[in-house]
Amino acid sequence: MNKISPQGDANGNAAAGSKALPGGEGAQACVTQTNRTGFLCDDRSSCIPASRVCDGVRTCARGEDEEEALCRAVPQSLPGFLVTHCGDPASWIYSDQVCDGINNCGDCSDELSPGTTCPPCGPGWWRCPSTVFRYCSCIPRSLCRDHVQHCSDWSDEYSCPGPD
Ligand SMILES: [Ca+2]
Ligand SMILES: [Ca+2]
Repeated sequence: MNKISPQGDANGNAAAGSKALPGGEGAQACVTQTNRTGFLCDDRSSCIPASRVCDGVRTCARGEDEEEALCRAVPQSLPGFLVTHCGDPASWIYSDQVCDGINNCGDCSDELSPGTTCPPCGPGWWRCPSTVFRYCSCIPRSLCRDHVQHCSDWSDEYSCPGPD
């Protein structure tokens, strides 16, 4: 659990002081320490990553992230700020899974344009066209120089300096 910096939601409503977002059952938008979309627990100080809501584990101290009202018809029962739709509108991911390097949508629309514009690969990642379904245009550097091809141009084995 991370400390929060309270933020407004996508509609520009301030989180601080307001008890409920539209359709939100008291839920609040917040931003985690790693700058990802989060869910503000009832203690109003714990900001948990969006993908910890309705994952079957009580992440907030009092378990409000697993309440039945929130989780009974995911994603419709979730507040909109927790949900991002993929290139295929029938598919969705939690908002903290956008630009995290992992191919959550299955078609990389959460990691690549035109679906999403992500910043360059972060530290710990190597940029290349991935051959592995799990990644899109960045692979973890831990996969560099491991004698297994992970980039279609083989740059993980020949150009990448190695893990970190
Ligand atoms: Ca949880
Ligand atoms: Ca992702």
